[in-house]
Amino acid sequence: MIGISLDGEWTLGVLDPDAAPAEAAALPDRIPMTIPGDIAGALLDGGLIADPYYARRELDTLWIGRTDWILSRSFDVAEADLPAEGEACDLEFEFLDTVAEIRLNGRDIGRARNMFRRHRFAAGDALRSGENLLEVTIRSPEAATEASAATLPYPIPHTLQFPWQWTHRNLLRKPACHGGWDWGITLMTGGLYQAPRLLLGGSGRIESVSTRTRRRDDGRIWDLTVDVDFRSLAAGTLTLEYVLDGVESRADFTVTPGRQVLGHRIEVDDPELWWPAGQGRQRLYHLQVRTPDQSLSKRIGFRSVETVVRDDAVGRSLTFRVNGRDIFAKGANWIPVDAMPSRQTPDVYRRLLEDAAAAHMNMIRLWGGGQYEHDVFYELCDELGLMVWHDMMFSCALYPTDEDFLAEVDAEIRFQVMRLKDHPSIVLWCGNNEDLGAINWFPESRAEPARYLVDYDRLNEGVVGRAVRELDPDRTWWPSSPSAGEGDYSDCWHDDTKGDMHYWSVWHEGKPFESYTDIAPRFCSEFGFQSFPGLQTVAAYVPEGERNITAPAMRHHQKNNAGNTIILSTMARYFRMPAEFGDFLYLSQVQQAWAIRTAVDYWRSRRPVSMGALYWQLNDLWPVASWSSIEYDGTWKLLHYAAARFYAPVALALYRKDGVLHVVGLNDTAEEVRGRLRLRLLSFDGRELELRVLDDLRCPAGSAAPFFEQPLGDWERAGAPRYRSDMRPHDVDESDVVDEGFTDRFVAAEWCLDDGRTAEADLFLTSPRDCVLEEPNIKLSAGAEKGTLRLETDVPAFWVAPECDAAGRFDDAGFTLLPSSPRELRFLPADGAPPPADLADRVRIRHLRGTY
Ligand code: BMA
Repeated sequence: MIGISLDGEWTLGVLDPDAAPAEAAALPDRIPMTIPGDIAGALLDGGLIADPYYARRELDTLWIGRTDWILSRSFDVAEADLPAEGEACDLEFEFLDTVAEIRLNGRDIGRARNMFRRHRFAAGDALRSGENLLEVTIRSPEAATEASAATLPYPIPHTLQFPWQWTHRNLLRKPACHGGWDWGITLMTGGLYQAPRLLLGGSGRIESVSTRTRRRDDGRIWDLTVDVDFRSLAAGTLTLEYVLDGVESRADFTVTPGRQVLGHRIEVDDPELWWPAGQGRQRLYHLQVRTPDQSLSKRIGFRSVETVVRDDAVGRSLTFRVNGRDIFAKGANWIPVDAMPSRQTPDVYRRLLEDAAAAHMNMIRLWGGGQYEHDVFYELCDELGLMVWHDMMFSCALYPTDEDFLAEVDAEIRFQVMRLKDHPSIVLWCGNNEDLGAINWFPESRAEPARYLVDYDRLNEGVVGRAVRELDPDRTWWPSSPSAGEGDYSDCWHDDTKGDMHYWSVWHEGKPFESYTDIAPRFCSEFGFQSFPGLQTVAAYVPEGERNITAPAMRHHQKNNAGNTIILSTMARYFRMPAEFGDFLYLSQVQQAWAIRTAVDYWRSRRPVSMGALYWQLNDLWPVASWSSIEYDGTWKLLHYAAARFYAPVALALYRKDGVLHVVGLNDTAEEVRGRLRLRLLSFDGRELELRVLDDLRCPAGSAAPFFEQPLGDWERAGAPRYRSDMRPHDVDESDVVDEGFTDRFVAAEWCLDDGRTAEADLFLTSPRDCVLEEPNIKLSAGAEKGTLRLETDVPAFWVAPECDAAGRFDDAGFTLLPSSPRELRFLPADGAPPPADLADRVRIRHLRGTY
């Protein structure tokens, strides 16, 4: 078989300028377009639209989604390569976005309306030797869904709460977030995000290769079964060769015309296991399957994964058990990496996933409003030990259940499960994001819940779940997020006793940060708090005259209607108000990190009741105010630095609850750790008011160990107006009551492990806005090595964040700097460039202040 990639230079044009929006009609006839690529990307590259990510330019590109486009290219096929009589000839498309007609040399060879499927169109009759012309018409997705909506027998609602959006997005199998989200631009682009391939000749095709690994009872030998789905054009004998890490085997099969699954078993003696990050190595084995004229390769891992969903004293657990070890899942939610698919390059995936691993994450939730990802995503997750919670692409909506739609979904799920199931990183298939709960969101479905619940079940259990169970019986099918597993249809948003929970009461409902410690979710798969990007990112999209939170460009880059108000009111609730724009952005990141740290510290300390925390969200797909911990351009927000601390395998959690200070040791590793705890009560001017030393504290493997508890009243400032221990700060929020006993002091803890490692943490005992912070004098100097910076302070400094105008970042930020412990930071230049020579002169430090 010959495979010809049709990547490279194509031509983009408007299908019918007379019927197109005025902006489209004015475009040149032939616009160069690189495939893989997208229409908006091509227009931008050609200077035909302004950057939609800048200021409010999004609004100038909304017509793209209302236009019909035509993409074309010619290619040559040599006479000798034309398929012989009886041989196959297919044109294969993946990531074809979305409503398309495909013509080869003027003949229609196929149609598509689902970006999430693979399409293979028979092209033999249309192909000729010499020059061939391939044309792909991409129809306006908005027009397509308006037409579908007009034929619906009853309304099928979806979330419509974003400032600009694509209505009826739920009627088409295209990434829902292309049409806007509460962190996303509406950029209704289309295109070919993977190059089409022409597959010529051969007596058949491998449709898929699927493996299964099973450990035998003796524990040493694993059986690897390899099932090859083969489409044969003729009857005969077929020899398949298998190469597993250099070890060859072969098997002969009798094949008949049509599709058949050819199974083969390979015995593997004591393979090295694949482990999630932080638990062991990620050994991957290379498997190749060959027919006489085709070969297919993949990397597989040997590991067992069990989702422990058991009724227990609390409710119902959700714990991932890998190779017999219970793993606390730590991570974040993933959205597509760029709203312009042509910018979804392997480098971006690598950077983001390496950054996730660097923050000690071991799980990523691939969220259902985006896309089944490119191969590179799963390959990197396999390599980095990032377990994947995989939603199917349904989110925040109800969906149609007519025959055509269900058939599309069935083909999609079958394709995706077979495509992805051999990745050891994927640990669970989840039906959708929030669709069960969504039945309660819309007036139509509230009025007639039975109809919509039947539809929900028809799609989710009847098609999606059914295909998953059939094709991948070794993985858990989780019907929805949030849910409590199979057969549960209750409200899991607000229930911390069972299944996975989306806890949004702090952000969306305005509860105080402390309320994170009121619950112990079995597994929190979403919780988040927004912040603004840093000054450099904001400066790239906001014109100079608009660098103010309430200016139009800033408001435009906030897609959650109440977002800026929540950020502001939270600041008023906990902090002193900054005066300058840069401090405002900085403080928004402090409060975001503060919120999420509060949640994770407490939930990790509740292990094994709580066994997972995935915050919303890891990344951004354009520059915007959002819940992300990494900005669009890759800059780490303070949350990401904080995550590297609060997700560390060995860490200390400090929290106050019901008037008591708790210190808990956290150990996610497979070995017990021991060490000495130094707990200090310090005044904000750096004096030690109390010291407790606890020796030989042990924290067994995979556990949380309570180290210390102390009624806070004992550590109050003598003579301060008494804090009423029955009244927690949030109960008196916005009142004049100040928790006077703690406004001059905080707790700093240090756990020095016997193996030389240290875990540190500190805690304010009352709201930072009430604290009397001393203004530190932070001295900067060049560190011992090139590219390092030394920081010293005279009084404690909090959330210390160095900013440098050179491209790159420091290896830490958002830390506490104590007078007794100077810090040395390393500058990590972008793209491996040398660090600037004059580092100390180019850095500005921000930190928490009493006045700004
Ligand atoms: C969740 C997600 C997203 C959304 C986020 C923030 O519920 O599933 O739909 O972006 O909340 O509101």
